[in-house]
Amino acid sequence: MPGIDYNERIPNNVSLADNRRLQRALEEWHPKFLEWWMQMGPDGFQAKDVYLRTAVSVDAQGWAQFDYVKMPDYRWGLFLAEPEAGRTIGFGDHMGAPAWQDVPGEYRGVLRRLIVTQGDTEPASVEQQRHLGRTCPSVYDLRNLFQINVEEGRHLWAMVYLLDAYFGRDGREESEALLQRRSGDRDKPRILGAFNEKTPDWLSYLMFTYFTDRDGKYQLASLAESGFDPLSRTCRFMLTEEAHHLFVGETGIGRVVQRTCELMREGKTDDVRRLGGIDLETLQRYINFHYSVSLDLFGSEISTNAANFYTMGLKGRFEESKKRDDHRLKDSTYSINELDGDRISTREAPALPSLNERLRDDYIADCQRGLDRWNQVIKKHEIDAELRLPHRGFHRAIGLCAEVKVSPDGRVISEAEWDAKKHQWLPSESDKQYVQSLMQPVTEIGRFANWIAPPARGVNGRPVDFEYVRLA
Ligand code: BYC
Repeated sequence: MPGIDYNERIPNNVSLADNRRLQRALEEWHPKFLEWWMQMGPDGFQAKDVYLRTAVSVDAQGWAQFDYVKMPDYRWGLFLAEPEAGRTIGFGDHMGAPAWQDVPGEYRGVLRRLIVTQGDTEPASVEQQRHLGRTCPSVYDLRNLFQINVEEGRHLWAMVYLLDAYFGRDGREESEALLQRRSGDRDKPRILGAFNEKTPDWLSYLMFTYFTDRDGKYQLASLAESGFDPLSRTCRFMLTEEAHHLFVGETGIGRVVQRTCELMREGKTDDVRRLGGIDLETLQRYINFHYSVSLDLFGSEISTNAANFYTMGLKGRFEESKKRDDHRLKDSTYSINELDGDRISTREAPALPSLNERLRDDYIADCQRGLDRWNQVIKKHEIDAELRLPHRGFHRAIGLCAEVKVSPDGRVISEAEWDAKKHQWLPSESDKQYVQSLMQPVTEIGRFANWIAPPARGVNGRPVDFEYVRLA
């Protein structure tokens, strides 16, 4: 298994030194990336030593090495999963043909757009999270935030590599544009909705890493099936990094739930705000918000784009290669939602244009697993309450339900009922202010903010009270 060449200015396992043109393009982009990172990356901590992992090899056993690094010195690089000998295209019209090692000319525009959309989310999330360091609930959490930030930066490198290596001048222009759009900017926003929302506090951030990074997992897994082999290999390696981001979300919210339950038990009250905790109702409203904006990221229920991506062999289903069907889907159907007066019912639709909905279904089942675990924590504390995912039609801005108002239990309701109840269902200004009031930095080693429990264990076998960021 070839390791990664760290003697190069840009660490890589793609033999960059043999491709002078590409090397030059990336070396020209590098200072612009660093400029963006200094301007839009973590605010206030660029000169600190952070205990970070860096990829040293792409195999499963030991790709990561941990050490103190200043974030601007992080070795961002180009890492692709190992090629699979004799790989063929696994679905669509070209099924069975050898996987493409170069861009198929007729799909060039579509493929570039997919890569740009994926690439755009990565710097966007760094921008969204850039002020969080100043209000960290612990040094352990601060380190995890920065680990995620540098890896999102690396994911941007991963997409820029594809654009520069395979799309010539247009690709280089897109690489520049990825550094120019800004999350939430009116004039040059990021491409997808959820990446223009604010991440103003740590509860929002943990929700984002649980729900929105999980969209990343499903989209990357679908692109990992791609017949365009460099995209597939790039995404396969990105998925190994993504797992840590999801871990931060799942354990982070789990720790908040844990702390809330402890406070409920100790104070014999549901009103844990009096005790400086985050009540379960507020947690539910944050879940409702982040889940619904993340559902939008899968696109519409019926999408000719999705059908085309599949038929062209560019974007597959989640775990495509494990599925036992014809992998063409021209004659099959899939069950999707439809509006039926004030009810939402289901109907069978052609499978190909329903692929966004199918991926959303996989995602929803995965989201539910975390809720089940958090509900176990609540149950262990003998508290009679449950966190729930709202109905998939709730608070949607894309697709069938974008035009109507749907309650968390799945009823199509009037504007008047929505207006009367939306603050029971979505974070209100006063919820946001309360959560904001909790965001007091805790930087003493081994201490944690009152609203979140410590983690079960530290990073890379280190203790929880390890100096994960040298702040002094
Ligand atoms: N916001 O045909 P439709 C991650 C547009 S997250 C704004 O239903 P399609 C990460 C759509 O572009 C994963 N616009 O959509 C997580 C289309 O426009 P055109 C990111 C939207 O194309 C955390 C029109 O509406 N990766 O990695 O089937 C931290 C009609 O839509 C939205 C990807 O998304 C929206 N939410 O599906 C860091 C994978 N939804 O063509 C990173 C690549 C749709 O009419 N992208 N529109 O101009 C794709 O596969 C597809 O572009 C989408 C949309 C699934 C996003």
